[in-house]
Amino acid sequence: MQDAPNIVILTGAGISAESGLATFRGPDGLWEGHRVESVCTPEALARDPATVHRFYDARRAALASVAPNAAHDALARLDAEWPGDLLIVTQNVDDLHERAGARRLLHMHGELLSALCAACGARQDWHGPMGEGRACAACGAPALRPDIVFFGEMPYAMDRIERALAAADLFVSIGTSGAVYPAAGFVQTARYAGARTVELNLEPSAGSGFFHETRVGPASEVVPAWVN
Ligand code: BJW
Repeated sequence: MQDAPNIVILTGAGISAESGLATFRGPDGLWEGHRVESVCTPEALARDPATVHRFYDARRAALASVAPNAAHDALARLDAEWPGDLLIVTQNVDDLHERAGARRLLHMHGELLSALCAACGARQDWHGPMGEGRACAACGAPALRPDIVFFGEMPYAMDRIERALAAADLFVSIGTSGAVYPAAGFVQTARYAGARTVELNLEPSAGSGFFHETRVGPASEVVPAWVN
């Protein structure tokens, strides 16, 4: 099928909520107990690395007790079977999409199971606690930090994402509040490029008006229903 529509799928914390991972905003949001600015900026990492490492060490450890849900499974199935171009762009730093089997996947905000060298920029797999002062396998500098895109830092793979959005026939946003840019602007980019835009979320998001269609409900129900 040469003319299968090109699909770009953006996912956010809501797709992992039913797996037991807290979302960021809202009543049970992850940041209820932590001020965003206190853990999620380069300045905070420089000022108080112990707190930032503790926060991400706990989040990394929590991955061991969660599993992909029906929404991750449905997207992995679509990825495996869709004959056209497809790209899943996740804002999530968990590994539930890949554990479900998704392959055409980008982590634009980094990954909990990766470490970034602040000295040379090398990235390496990381599974245990990171703590402070760990040495980089590539350059030896004691400068490893969580491979997480903090506020004010450039998200990963923006060129590739922009190209996919420009060529998209269908853009689908799943489980994201639309509060954080540049991801919050993807719907407009895709729509201006001519894509049909669909939102699947527990509630209409901040950018709901930009979508042609919004389907409201838990991801474990609305995503499999949309894929089928
Ligand atoms: C369900 C559900 C269920 C619940 N089923 N749904 C002023 C204006 C515009 C921009 C800026 C500005 N000032 C600063 C900026 C830029 C800034 C920004 O956007 N700030 C805003 C707060 C205003 N952005 C940046 O700094 C970014 N970098 C950047 O802009 O670089 C410059 C640049 C220029 C040009 C081009 C490109 C770049 C970097 C942003 C980094 C974000 N990092 C974080 C932390 C990651 C690490 C970690 O996990 O700790 O990423 S912030 C946090 O928010 C995390 C998430 O990926 C991100 C988005 O959150 P998400 O996924 O949407 O979660 P929630 O909780 O907000 O929403 C969950 C949704 O699910 C809700 O709608 C629920 O209803 C729903 N839901 N259960 C389905 N069962």
